Amino acid sequence: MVQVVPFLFAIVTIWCVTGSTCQALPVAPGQTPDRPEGQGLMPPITSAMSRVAVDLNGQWQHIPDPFDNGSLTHLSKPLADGFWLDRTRNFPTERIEYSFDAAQPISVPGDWNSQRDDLFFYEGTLWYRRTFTLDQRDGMRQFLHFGAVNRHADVWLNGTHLGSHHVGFTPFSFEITDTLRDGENSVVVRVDNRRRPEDVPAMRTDWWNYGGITRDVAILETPETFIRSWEFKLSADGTEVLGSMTLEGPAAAGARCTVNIDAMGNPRTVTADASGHAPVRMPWPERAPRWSPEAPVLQNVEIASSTGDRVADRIGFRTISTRGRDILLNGSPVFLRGICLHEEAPDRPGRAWSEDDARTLLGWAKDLGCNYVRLAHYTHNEHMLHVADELGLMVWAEIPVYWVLDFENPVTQTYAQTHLTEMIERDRNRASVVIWSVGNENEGNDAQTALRRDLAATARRLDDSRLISAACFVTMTRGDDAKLNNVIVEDPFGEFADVLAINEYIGWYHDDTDQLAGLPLSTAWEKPLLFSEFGVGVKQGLAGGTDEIWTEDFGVRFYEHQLAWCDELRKEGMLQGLSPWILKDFRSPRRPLGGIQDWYNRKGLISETGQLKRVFDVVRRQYETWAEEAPPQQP
Ligand code: GCB
Repeated sequence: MVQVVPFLFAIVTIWCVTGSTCQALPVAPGQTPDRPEGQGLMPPITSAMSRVAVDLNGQWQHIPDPFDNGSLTHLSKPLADGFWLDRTRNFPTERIEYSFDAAQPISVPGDWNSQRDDLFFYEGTLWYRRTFTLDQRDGMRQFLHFGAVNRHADVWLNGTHLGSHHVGFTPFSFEITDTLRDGENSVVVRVDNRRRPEDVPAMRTDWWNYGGITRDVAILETPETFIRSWEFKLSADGTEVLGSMTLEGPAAAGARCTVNIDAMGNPRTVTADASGHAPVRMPWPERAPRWSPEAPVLQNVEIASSTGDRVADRIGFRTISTRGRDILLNGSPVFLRGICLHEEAPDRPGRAWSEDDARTLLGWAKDLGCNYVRLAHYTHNEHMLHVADELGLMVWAEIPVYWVLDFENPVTQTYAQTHLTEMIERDRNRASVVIWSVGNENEGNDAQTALRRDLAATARRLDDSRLISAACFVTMTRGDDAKLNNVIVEDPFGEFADVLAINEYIGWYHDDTDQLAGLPLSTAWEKPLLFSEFGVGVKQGLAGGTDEIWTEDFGVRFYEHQLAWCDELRKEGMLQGLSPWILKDFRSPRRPLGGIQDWYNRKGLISETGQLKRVFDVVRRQYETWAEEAPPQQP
């Protein structure tokens, strides 16, 4: 049985035959707005990597294909026997002009740009192939799972097209129970990381467009009727655990699920309704420890179904809410001492993907004195969230509704909704996640505001237990002397946000930080405010005057002035947290300046090789001071 819904599969097939290439698929009629073709109609498998039967991480054969020879004839007609068939020569005159067996290996997970010098700037198509064997057990189902592929993926097993996925940073899987064969199986993945105007993100980003299978790949195994997803959280008033499980399979309706949570004493058994959905409510013992950065307590949660499935998770229970301008964690005001991060490896070039990477990156954030991180500008790998849960770091989780998109295009809207949905479905059991962000620096015109409004509504529908925000531009006014005299937070998205957030670059992209002292700031709404970004380009080790950009001295002066302003606003109750830009220097196609940038955005507090810049210590000292003070209370 193939999980791909038949009529969607038909659409793909027809499109692939009649279309010019197997590229960006239009949104199929009848498709749910938040589920792309190839995903079936079910949510992603929760904690997928706890069900691994065959680990497919490791070496895959790969063929770069800039001219799409694997999909198209020389006359640009669709091939009937493309590279997905993974053919080999059977007789001496058979002419097959590719061979995965003869191709070079490449590491998965891993982007291709950092693994081969000649693919550093490559944006195009690249084919992956991996073979494996699996002894199928009676009564078990198998799924081929990808943690993420950037950007557009088409997947075949033994020559059968399983489906496509068009969001570069979220997981997807296909059922392969009936496509597997005895002996050797061949998985082929066509990855295309070309930027398209309808994509999310679209044509321009200030980060590297790393292509490839960038996260874990595995064959998952489940019983015939299994617990596909689950969700547990504390009710808004903190008195109950609200849970739900969704079972999938022939015996889902009427199946029983027994839930056991450390802190709760007796297990609770509930019965699934006709659609396999089993909600549960359990009183939360008053004295049970809640999750917080100071005490990141996680509870063992175990679920056993009468259909023979058994899953376990470690979940923190806490509440997050707002009151006036305050952010309340477990009912008390909290000030967010944060830092932004891209998902780049701490000790080598390229994307981060492993638990070790997460421990190093988030360990640096802890060394800085953070209780909060902003995972910019897309959904990071799942290890980051698990490690954040464990270390006690609150998280701002984000989708790449970044700068300019084709906001009125239904395909763009679907991609944005899909990314948000898949992120929330994957991460809603992580106590660390306190904010879902639906945008970054989108100008406040009608189409942009409408998409962010719709995304905020989706986030609330899927998860009413977290706060919604977006990093926004800010309005600045000047006096007759041309100096800044007011900073106004008024992006229309503020109406739909729980928490206002602004990126400001006073002292780097314009003006001087000496104007910050005493600079008034006002907001159009009485809501909490975060500085989601400010930052300064510093080349680690570069000395010079405090007036010379790129030097460590300039960076120190910038941060001293910015943090002093934050402190003023904090004392006035106008600022509830910050996440300077950014923890570590990161690759960017917008940063060519030779000798200084060399294709790195230099706003990290740490260099790309892991060396601390002097600014790291300036932030660390301020965070130490704030950590010792109680957050100012609202009058
Ligand atoms: C921003 C963007 C971020 C950039 C940063 C910069 O406002 O949100 O993605 O990298 O500025 O360094 O210019």
